Amino acid sequence: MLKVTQEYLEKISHRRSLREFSDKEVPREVIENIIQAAGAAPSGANKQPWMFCAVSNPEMKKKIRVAAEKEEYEGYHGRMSEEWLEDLKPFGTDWNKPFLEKAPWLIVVFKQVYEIDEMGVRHNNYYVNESVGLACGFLLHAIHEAGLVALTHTPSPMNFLAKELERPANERPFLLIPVGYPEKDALVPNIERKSLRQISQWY
Ligand code: IYR
Repeated sequence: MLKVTQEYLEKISHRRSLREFSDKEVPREVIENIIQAAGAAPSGANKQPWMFCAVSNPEMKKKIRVAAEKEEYEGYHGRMSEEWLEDLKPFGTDWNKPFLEKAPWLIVVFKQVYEIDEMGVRHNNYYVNESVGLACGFLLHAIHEAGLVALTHTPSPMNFLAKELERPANERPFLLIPVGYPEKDALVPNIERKSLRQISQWY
């Protein structure tokens, strides 16, 4: 057990969010398996209140990029606070999001705030944010295991994703996750993780 958890810690510690993607293709079957792994997450009353939209179509990726950059431009030029912009400086981000076209896949995650059955009857879902957050954790882990990289991108506001992907009224965008291989010589920010002492209290 000790060995297995040490090895797991070592492996998952190397997971990094990445913004510089290669355009190298990733087979659809790999993305299918990754999405099914995400679907194995626990959820409130086992409602599985998630939808994963896998986008590889270049025209759709372009539409998403254009709409995201429009919102992000507004974000970086007035909507985001000075403190927020300062906090983001180490990451060197700006409104340009070329990865939304370059990455071979965009997985757009939606949360289902309620459910409509085949009869058109509305049913409640529970702990939707927690459930979908957990599923995204499983998704990121499966991506890392595949030797691929991802970014948990949150263009803000992101209602345009529901519109572009023609999602039903019970779904709200949750995360936009480009998936692929890293660009050659891709760089990541020099940031550190908190220590065990900083993230745990023992009783
Ligand atoms: N949505 C913007 C800003 C941004 C916000 C946070 I919090 C980040 O961790 C990174 C970026 C963007 O994607 O650039």
